[in-house]
Amino acid sequence: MKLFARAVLAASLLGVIALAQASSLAIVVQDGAGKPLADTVVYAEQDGLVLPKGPKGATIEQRGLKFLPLVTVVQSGAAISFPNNDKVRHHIYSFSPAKKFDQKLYSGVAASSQLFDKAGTVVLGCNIHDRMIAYVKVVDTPYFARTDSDGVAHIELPAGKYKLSAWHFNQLASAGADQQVTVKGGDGATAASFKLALKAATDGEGSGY
Ligand SMILES: [Cu+2]
Repeated sequence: MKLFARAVLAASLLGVIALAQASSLAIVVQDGAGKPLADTVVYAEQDGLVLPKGPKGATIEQRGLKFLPLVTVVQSGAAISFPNNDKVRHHIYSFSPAKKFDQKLYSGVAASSQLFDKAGTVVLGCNIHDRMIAYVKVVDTPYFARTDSDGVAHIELPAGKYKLSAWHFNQLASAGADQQVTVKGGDGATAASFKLALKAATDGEGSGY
């Protein structure tokens, strides 16, 4: 037990050191008109990056005949579970090449989660409720975030050179954006910004399909 406690202490000390060495990247994303763009996925990739094993999973619930959240980002290899918190049953599916699956009519917590092991964009739908839609961005890096309602996201990562990308489910195909950033070590965040042109608004939420 004593040895175990010491190991835990050593591990947490290492954690503190790792945190002290991490740098911060602050990203601001705007739409073509200069308005803050929420729900944009931003991620930093690096050549030769070794992906951590057993990445953190995610949960996309169904509530009020909607998927929550609308946008999820995970590292490749992550599992996502889909609890149904509605009284009605849902039948969710994806036809996206990065992850095809079909979870038959179910209610309550789904029997098994789904593994998202291939980088790409996955669009989720429900066979019963046509308006239900959600997006999963699977990325080959542990360094990612999603912008808040101010269009701002922060990524904690080691100092170095990265390719920084931004993706929004409603962006124009031609708006695909990435840039090289050099993240400085030490205090103070490195800043980056994106402007993404969006498709013309259709009938409100969740266009793109
Ligand atoms: Cu449904």
